[in-house]
Amino acid sequence: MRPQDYVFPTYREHGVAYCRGIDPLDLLGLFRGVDRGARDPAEKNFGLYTIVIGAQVLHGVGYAMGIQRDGAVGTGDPDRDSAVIAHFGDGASSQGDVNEGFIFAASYNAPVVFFCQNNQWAISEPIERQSRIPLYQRALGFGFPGVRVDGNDVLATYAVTKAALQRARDGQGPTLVEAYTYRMGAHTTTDDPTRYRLSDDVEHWKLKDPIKRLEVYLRRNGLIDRGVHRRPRRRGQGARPPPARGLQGAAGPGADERLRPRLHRDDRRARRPATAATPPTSPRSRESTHEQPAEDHARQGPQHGPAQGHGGRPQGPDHG
Ligand SMILES: Cc1ncc(C[n+]2csc(CCOP(=O)(O)OP(=O)(O)O)c2C)c(N)n1
Ligand SMILES: [Mg+2]
Repeated sequence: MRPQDYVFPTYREHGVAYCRGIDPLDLLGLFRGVDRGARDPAEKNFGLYTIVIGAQVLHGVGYAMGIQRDGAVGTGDPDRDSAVIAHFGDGASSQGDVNEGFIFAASYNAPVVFFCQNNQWAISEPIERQSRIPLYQRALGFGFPGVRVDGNDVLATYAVTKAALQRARDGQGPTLVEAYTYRMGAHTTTDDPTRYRLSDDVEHWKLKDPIKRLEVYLRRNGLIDRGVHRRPRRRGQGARPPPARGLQGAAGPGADERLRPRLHRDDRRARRPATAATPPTSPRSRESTHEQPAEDHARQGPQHGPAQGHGGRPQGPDHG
């Protein structure tokens, strides 16, 4: 990406944030509930993490239409031509906001890349229930190209995204990139994926670990050796304390007073040795987990939707 490009992330773009020079503490503050996103998005052209599924796609398309009107597209000047990238998940692709964004972008040939991280799950909802066709094929119906890339292949994902961004900067309009991957962990600390998916699938995807694959590629091609791989990590560890430590006890200026007692209680718990920690068992104890804000599908109502998905997977009891 170029400095003048603009990112509209959902809540999983930590790698993109890192590449844009965002301080990890700025991101963790939001997850910890000690600030509500007080960072200035214009400093690094990186929008605020958006928990409202798909909303940032509309913001991204609006911004893209704006820079188009500013004449910052298709001039041939690499320092002026700009593009927008809007990130979202497979589940978000079912949202009205995302589909409205697609239509506006197509109608106005907006300089935007739609980057869908298809990790095959929207909490407990499998992709098979969200779409009858591969997601990238939906782009055709809106009138712009769609491409599926192996999302666990770092270099392929980079190449495809780079080309789509250049296409946008050149004034050739939107592209949908579907990065096909898998959500290895639980959706949140309140989620238990063993209730709705097979451990076999998880084991299968473990073998496709993107970091391991890149490491093997670099080593096979003589681009790194074991020592080179470890050195930056050691340097990084010495540079400053791990980010989470800096947040313990922090109550940012914007923090809601009602949250503070809970945060401090949680901090005391976090400082206890790991062996003393007990997993949350009741809805009350769940309240004190803060890994991801605003999400608690465990509180949701009865099952809805077709009883049997066509993908042959076990169906979960709750659907976010
Ligand atoms: C508008 C809206 N509806 C519902 C939710 C609850 N919710 C949070 S995450 C999520 C699933 C999102 O799935 P996906 O888009 O695939 O993203 P992933 O977490 O898998 O990356 C849902 C339904 C929400 N945050 N916003
Ligand atoms: Mg998903």
